[in-house]
Amino acid sequence: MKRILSGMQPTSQLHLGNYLGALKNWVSFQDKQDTECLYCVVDLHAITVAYEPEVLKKASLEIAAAYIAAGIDPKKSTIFVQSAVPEHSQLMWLLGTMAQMGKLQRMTQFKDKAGKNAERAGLGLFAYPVLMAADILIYKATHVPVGEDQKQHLELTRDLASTFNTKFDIDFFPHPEPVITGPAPRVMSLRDGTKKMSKSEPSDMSRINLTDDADTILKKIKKAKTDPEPLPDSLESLEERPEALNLITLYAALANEAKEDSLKRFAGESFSVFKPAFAELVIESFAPITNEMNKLMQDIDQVQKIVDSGSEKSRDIAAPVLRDVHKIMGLSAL
Ligand code: AQP
Repeated sequence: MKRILSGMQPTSQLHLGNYLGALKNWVSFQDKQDTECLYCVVDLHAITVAYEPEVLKKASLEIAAAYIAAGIDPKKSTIFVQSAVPEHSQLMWLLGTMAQMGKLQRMTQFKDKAGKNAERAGLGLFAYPVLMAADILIYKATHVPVGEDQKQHLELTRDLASTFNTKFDIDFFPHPEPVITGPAPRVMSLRDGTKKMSKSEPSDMSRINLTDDADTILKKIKKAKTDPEPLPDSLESLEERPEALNLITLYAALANEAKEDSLKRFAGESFSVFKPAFAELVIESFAPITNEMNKLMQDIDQVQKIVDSGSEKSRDIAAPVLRDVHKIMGLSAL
């Protein structure tokens, strides 16, 4: 039996990168007979950066609503909020005693997020990958579907699983496999084709949010950075044109076709022809999700019930694992 675990932070609205890099793929796992899916809203990660407590709770339910609206079925998958399962942070401390500072210092996400202020960054931001390892290992998850940006963190999780197993001479934690699939595992910013699309990027023009209306989507795409050349007829010719390559990759991913086919369709055309067609495709793809999300947000109690029940189910898996870890490590019985 495979067990899938993945999550998103309620730091802001989900964007096209979160959708194509992760969420869209999550939906495809829940119909597999041999796979159990756990999808979490990782609010404990969201507090490692500046946030408003009164906004966070609603944002967590909004992310849960986005999961459901995008096709995660609470009857098939477990949807829950991380902070409702205290075993995540309890295991994090235990794994933290085995995590090496040198390895954490090499995590690129910490470097990106802390920027020039690394000395002032909080311990939580630094230890983020240890909490992520706990999120996964507390369920003994075997597979973790993520975008390419999370690959390094997954490697650390596997490393911590090995360290634990070796230190206590036991085959206890599995080595979770990253599942980096889909036609757009790394979606780039609309303003800079060399940077990933991100919720925490200050400019909202750099991303397309799941909740953007049609006018906003069209405006953002029209203003997206491109170059003056027309679109070529081969992918090789896009190698030095990161913005153009990103837009074609996104078009193909949403149209469910190969990049080569999308390129053929627009070969020789300028971006003034491509961009409105791309905007129309994004609007069409997002509309059912946004409508469903709006409906769910009108019935927030229902979403709360779904995550409460998911959190209970998750605790039923997590609590015995933590009890076993305590026994193995010689700690008091829970
Ligand atoms: N640009 C991206 N392309 C492909 N996948 C992406 N993901 C995020 N950005 C891209 C995937 O989305 C999932 C959830 O991510 P997260 O909410 O935990 O945070 P993140 O990876 O740090 O994403 P953001 O948008 O950049 O959030 P902030 O700015 O709040 O940190 C993950 O599976 C991730 O791979």
